[in-house]
Amino acid sequence: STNLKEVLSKKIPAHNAKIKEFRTQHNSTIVQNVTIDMIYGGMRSMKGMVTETSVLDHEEGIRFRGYSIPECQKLLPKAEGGEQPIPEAIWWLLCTGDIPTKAQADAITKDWNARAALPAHVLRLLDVLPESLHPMKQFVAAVAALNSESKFADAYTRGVPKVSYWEYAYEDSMNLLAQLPSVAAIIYSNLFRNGSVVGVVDSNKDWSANFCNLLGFNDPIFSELMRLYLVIHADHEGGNVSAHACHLVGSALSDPYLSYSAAIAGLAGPLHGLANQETLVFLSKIVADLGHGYTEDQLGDWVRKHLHSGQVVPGYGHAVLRKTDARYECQRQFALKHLPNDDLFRLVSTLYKITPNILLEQGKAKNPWPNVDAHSGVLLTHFGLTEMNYYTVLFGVSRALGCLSQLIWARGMGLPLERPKSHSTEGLIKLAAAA
Ligand code: FAM
Repeated sequence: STNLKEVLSKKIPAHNAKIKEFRTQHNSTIVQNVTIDMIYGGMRSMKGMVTETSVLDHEEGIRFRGYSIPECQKLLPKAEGGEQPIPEAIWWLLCTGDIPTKAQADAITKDWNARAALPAHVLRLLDVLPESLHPMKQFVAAVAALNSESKFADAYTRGVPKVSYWEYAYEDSMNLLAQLPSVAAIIYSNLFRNGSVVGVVDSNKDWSANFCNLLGFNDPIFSELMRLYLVIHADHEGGNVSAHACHLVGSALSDPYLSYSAAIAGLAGPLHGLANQETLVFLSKIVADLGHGYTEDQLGDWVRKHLHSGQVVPGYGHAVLRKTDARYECQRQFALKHLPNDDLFRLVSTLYKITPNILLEQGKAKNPWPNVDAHSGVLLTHFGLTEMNYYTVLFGVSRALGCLSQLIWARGMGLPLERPKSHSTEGLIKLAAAA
């Protein structure tokens, strides 16, 4: 079938039957001991959530429903004449676990194009927000305001049975994904193009090509970059701040708009999604100080000085990964193919050579290797999207694919209100003494 909802309506009960059997056998099986270090350490490596859409291996990087990024690039349907998978295809994969056919991915394109219109109050809201309000905060506000359209909230108020919650989460998610490019493009236009260039959604174009056109970019290679960008940022298992925030808020049966707006609020933090903006600021500072005629030694000294001033090297390190991020690597491949002589790309490549050793020398970061954010800004800048404080909005458009597919499953699986137990330090001291 090319009807995603129909496919899910068969997959969800089958998966629930599997979970029921598993839990009957293993509900009391112990999988981990919790230490005091984990409790104070931001719950790093503490097993505490179930997320079906993707899993992160600390060496190999992300796998979307079991498929690595190179496998997705090979197997998922592409746009006409393109080499990168279309995000519609990763949406299908994240939702179902299956590699879609071209017809299935195209059905998503068609569905999203038909759902893209924004309600008038959101357009008005975006028009009155001040230029001084960062694009991510505008994005949070607009997504929360779209909640007036929520089918989930409406269905809950009507008292529909719990087993059908996922169907309303699905409708809201599909509508929100369809609307996100327009919301993001209006923010871009209002802040950087005097409100002038938001085009209309063309029913013959895919989600990414439409998004580029709405932003005012017509280069087909930029559309390819956008497809790559939107696919690789889609999901990074469940514990990262944005995915976890969406899951947590959704567990209170807040609707997908509110849940996703919480996710973007988390993504706006400098230790999370804002790092792709921060990376470009960092690169720009290097260029301002050293130009493009630096030696590796000069660059190394610059990075050391930056670290000694107490700042982090944005785009390096990760809470889970312990190798170069697969999302960095595929962006590097894209750059080697399309912009091998770009000065900023050369700077990013030279930093890749020297920064891991400098971070190791400093001896603090557990992972000295680059993450996704070390590369993305350079690619966007090359194609003329130079407004770095907008970059995280693109991340936010993409991350919706992961957060919302998982949200549909969370409601389909009937996952309960998330409510971990917290303790005061006094309480932990007592617990530790008794252990
Ligand atoms: N530069 C300098 N110091 C770093 C560092 C970096 N890139 N990465 C880690 N450290 C420091 C870190 O600040 C901490 O120092 P303190 O003990 O003084 O607090 C120490 O090394 C141990 O940190 P960790 O255990 O290795 O990392 P965490 O799991 O606590 O944090 C990150 C992970 C990503 C927040 C951290 O590596 C960082 O701040 N990186 C720079 C910002 C960044 O690139 N964020 C984007 C992450 C990304 F993939 C995403 O979410 N989009």
